[in-house]
Amino acid sequence: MRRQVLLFVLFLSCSSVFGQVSYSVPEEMSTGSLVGNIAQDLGLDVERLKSGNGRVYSGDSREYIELNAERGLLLVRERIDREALCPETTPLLTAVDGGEPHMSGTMQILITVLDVNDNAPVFTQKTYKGTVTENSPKGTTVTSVTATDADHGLNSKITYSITNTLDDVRQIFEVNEKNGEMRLIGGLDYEKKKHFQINVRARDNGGLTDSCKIIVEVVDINDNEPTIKIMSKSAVISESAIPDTVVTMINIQDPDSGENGKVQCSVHDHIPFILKTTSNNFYSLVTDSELDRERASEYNITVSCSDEGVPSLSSSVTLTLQISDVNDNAPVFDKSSYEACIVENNTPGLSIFTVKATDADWNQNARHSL
Ligand SMILES: [Ca+2]
Ligand SMILES: [Ca+2]
Ligand SMILES: [Ca+2]
Ligand SMILES: [Ca+2]
Repeated sequence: MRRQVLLFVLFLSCSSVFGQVSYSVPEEMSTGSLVGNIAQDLGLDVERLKSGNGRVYSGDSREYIELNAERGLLLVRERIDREALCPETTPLLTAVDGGEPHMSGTMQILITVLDVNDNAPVFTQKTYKGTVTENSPKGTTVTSVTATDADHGLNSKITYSITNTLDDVRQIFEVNEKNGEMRLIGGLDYEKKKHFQINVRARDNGGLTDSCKIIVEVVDINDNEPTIKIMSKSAVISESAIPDTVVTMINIQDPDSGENGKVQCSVHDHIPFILKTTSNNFYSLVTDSELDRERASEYNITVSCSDEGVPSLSSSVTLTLQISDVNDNAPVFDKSSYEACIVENNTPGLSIFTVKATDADWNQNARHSL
């Protein structure tokens, strides 16, 4: 009986190597799945394959495919993972029989392993960080996320989306569904919210997903001027008030952070009042020296407050303070002595002469009697 040596050279390949016969097999098929009817496709007699004791070898790689000589079929022998196969070197499978005389034939059989969606997208980082200045214009890029997918074609096509359900994220941030770029679509106010956590999902066309989070830090800018709140205020103060008498208490607020929210207040010089810091953010306006209504009966005191941001923002408030009188001045006659001549037998009540005195005090304090 004539014996044959059949040599099968099977390339498991993702590339388009030319073969005399080719098959396609999806990856991850169960063992024993049909790859192709090689006897039929090559016009080989099954009996001759069988009597020739045809077998399949792989070269130096794993035996993914086997020859069922009984039926002339190529079957899956081992799990084939397309992503593990590529870009490895192509496995070589050989089928021989040990016949005499030594006849041989070589077949190249190209087996294309078809992709199935067996890999989910994977983000390059589980957590991304982004910083963005408050009041940045819409369209500003915050950061970008990237996921990769080991599959092929649509099985590796990724769509990005935000999965937060609350409006505070969805109304401010938007992710480009194709390239993962995170951009602003709303306003950021450091004084309202300093951090955001955005949850992003990557989904391939087959519905497999991965998720990551982005921690966005909002950077403060100096966009608030100090506010001056008058806690208590005297509209009038006695000229006899001793130094260090509290006239007004004020509270300062600046919601910015750091230097942007650090505030210094002052009043102008050459008035008998100074500002004293009592505790954090509180100031008191106190008398600094003795008052004299007769010198100044009213003061307009401007309190100016500036933060230490660059550029600095400031605000001011003007307080009007009346000085009330005390009787601290004696009347003063316009002459030190008066002389008058009067005739005798005059009518009682007749004016003899007039004396004149002045008093620097006010109202009751300036009325005199002899
Ligand atoms: Ca995939
Ligand atoms: Ca795959
Ligand atoms: Ca400020
Ligand atoms: Ca601010």
